[in-house]
Amino acid sequence: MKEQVSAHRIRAHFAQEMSRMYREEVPQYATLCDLVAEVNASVLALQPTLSTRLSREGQLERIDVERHGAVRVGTPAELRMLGRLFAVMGMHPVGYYDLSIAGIPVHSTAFRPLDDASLAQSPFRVFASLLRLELLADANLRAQASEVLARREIFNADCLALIEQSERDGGLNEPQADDFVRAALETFRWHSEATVDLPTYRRMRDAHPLVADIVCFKGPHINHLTPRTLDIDAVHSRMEEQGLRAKDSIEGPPPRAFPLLLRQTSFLALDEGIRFIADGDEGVEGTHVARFGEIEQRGCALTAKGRALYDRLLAQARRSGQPLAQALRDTFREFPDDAQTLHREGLAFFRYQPAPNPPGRPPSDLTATALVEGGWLRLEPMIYEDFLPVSAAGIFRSNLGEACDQEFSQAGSQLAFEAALGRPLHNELEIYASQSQSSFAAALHQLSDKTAGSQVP
Ligand code: OOG
Ligand code: NI
Repeated sequence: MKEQVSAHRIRAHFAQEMSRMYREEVPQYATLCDLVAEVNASVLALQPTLSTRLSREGQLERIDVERHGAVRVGTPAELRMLGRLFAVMGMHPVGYYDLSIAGIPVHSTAFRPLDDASLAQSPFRVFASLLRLELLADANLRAQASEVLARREIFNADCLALIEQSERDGGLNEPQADDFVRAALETFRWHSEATVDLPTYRRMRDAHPLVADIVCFKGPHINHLTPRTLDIDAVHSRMEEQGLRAKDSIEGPPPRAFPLLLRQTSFLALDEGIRFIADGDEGVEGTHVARFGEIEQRGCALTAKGRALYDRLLAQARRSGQPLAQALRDTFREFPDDAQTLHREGLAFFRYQPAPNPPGRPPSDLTATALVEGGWLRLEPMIYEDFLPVSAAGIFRSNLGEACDQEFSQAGSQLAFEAALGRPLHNELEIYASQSQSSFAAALHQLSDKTAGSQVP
């Protein structure tokens, strides 16, 4: 048997092929990528220290590769197989996002690598949403949608066989991995023919634009990809000049000295020609709005306490009635904007390093805060690798092509999502907490090696 390739290599290859396919399918996305590369290059030219740090961390050569994409599926069986497909690439479900709070009839997770080493090898993740037909009021429409969904198979036979092979053998060898990437990619390809007639499409779209997008096509086309930018404000403001229609505002926290969580923005989804089923062979022409391009810039992960403060200040800004960017700047004055304060107040997650010149051996009973403030340990922000439901809702909403706000009476249900997926979701806060703790233990260990024999001050 040939040697197996790592899941991270398969993921990197898949992300690269997905990017190539999407640039070809959506030329505006290729334009966005060029703009991102140009802005990244000029930021690096202006900030040599940033450039040196990224290069030291091995991030420079992967600066322009996509950080995430998104897909939407229609049934528990589709979600479950999607989970098995992503597992082949070392991507596991992290976090539960209830979008019904924003009038969007889906709930979601992010399939992503779990640890830093894997993220460093290939940072690609996929935001995956499952349709919640049960939220729709019209029973006939629900029945019709389930029937249409039950008729489709979104994974091809090669893809299914290779998922099973990987599960059986605990991985794939190189030719199998290449076949897998090729076969898996087909699931996410765009189809310009709908599987339903135009009246059915309209009925679905009137129920909710997302229902039409999920139900009326052969498969869950990738609906956007998202590279990382080093200056999201610059890319956002230059989109129009490149002929891209930018969404109104950047989602997430305002610009800060110490960046938090995730900021993201997109160009608006395109109106694309679709052929609908009709009597006679030809079908009829119509259009569908679904696909767009997005960019993101990430900052420090917040603890539950920090996140509660973030949610409160965001809600306050949105309620204020002022233009959002200004309102956010105002309300976020309350959020500490430096590493030491965020650490001391337990608002953010950090990684620890022994300080280059610690003042002797630390007393054994010091807290993390005392060790940082006494000059023994250095803080490094732990980057937020997940998503934000309010931001995701903003991205969904500006890309659905029309007003779609609805009120749903049922709350989110992580249990129902997990039952559909067939496995539990990882909790993102637990991941950050455990990574922070192990980095603290490792830093203490290195510190005691470094200061062995020196005097307690
Ligand atoms: C997903 C929107 C959410 C993000 O970056 O928050 C998302 C979708 O439109 O399917 O990708
Ligand atoms: Ni996105």
